[in-house]
Amino acid sequence: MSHTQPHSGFVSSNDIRTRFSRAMSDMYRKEVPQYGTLVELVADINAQALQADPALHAQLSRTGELERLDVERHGAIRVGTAQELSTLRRLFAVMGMEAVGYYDLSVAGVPVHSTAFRPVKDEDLLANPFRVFTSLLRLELIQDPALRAQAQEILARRNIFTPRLLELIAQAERDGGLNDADADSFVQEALETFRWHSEATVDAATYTALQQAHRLIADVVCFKGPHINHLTPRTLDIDAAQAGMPARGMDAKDVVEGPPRRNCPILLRQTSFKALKESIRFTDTQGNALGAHTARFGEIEQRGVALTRKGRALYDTLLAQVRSMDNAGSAASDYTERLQAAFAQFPDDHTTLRQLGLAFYRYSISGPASNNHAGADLETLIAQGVVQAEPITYEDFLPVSAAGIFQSNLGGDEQKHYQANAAQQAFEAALGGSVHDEIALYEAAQQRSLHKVCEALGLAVNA
Ligand code: OOG
Ligand code: NI
Repeated sequence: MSHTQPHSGFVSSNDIRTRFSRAMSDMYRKEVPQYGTLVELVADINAQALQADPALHAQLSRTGELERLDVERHGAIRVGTAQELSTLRRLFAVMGMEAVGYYDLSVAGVPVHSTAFRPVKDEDLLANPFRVFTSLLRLELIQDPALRAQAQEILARRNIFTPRLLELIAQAERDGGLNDADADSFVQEALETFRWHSEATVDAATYTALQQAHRLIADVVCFKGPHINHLTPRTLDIDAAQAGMPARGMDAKDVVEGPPRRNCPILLRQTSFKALKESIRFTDTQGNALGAHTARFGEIEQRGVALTRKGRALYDTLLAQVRSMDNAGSAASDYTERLQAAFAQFPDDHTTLRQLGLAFYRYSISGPASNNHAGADLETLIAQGVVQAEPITYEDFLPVSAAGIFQSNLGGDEQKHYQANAAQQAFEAALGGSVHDEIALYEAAQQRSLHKVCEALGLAVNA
């Protein structure tokens, strides 16, 4: 399949992805008007943040991220079968999106495991980093065998893709791309998979039984398709966004997930407004006696530098410390203070993060390069301003945060417990392919940039 370079007559996969993310955003704005309000809030805050922080403005414009900021979104869906997941893999491939990362959410009481479909190459991420967090229901975690069989049978009956979409996917795979008109049809047909349907495919009693097993199970099993459940714009100041939500009528979740506020943002911070209660019609609904379902919400994210395995291990340790304290959980009123205190151990300037090998950077030549750098070491060249190191943005998700987002949006507050059982191989078997190791991708991006710099300056590679 062609990625960046379209064959003559084909639209690039980047272009199809951009058309699709725009169409999804337009659709979701109509379906969930508060999403439109959220996008406006984020645009206002980003404008203020850029004005207040010229260094941030300069950094984003140097790295090319300023242009992608306004279109940057991620969404999420949940599917029920291996067949659905593997067809999604093929659908996303047409848009240049591949499965990155494996997230086991059963540890957090959510009976799914997940990946994120996203572009992986540097230039494709810059063109449009649209991502979709995609979860597969783990029916084996339903305890009652009869209910499990019933859920399986309901899922086996549905087809979440239009026949025309399946044809277009096969055509793109066969020919290596889609022309302009076919790309537009592809986007329109794909939207159908992600659209909200207020008619459930089951009667009220079945819905209730599945919901009692887990609210998420009802959400996945009882509808015609895997409705997009949120779309997330990227903010440059998530604390300002969180503070601004109530004034615009949004019921914000209590705490921001992820690391605390820092000078040098790391990984990902997220918050959401709680899911809306929407009317649904069961197969046995009479007249206006509608049911209600909570699934769809809005979320905001702030992205920071990607961490190395060492940095990530430190992050996980510090977060676990905070979360395992007495009266723990992120609901406690002093959570933010405890988080700040624990993360005092995480260096907070880019030079230290880089020199200790905690985070990833993209190297480039910034200053007047001459030929007489042979023999110089990289740190010296950075100190001299010949070489610069820009933080590589974290493009992925965090399992503990994702669980927090799920929980705050399922409605109800009972907490289920499952044995932690990561099952990446089973997930990949269902997907019909392997998932990329996200940290290896950042590592490779850093290496590529270092290689180029060393070559241009005549330094030994790996200086
Ligand atoms: C996905 C929740 C996780 C994120 O940004 O971490 C997520 C879902 O609710 O389906 O979207
Ligand atoms: Ni999300």
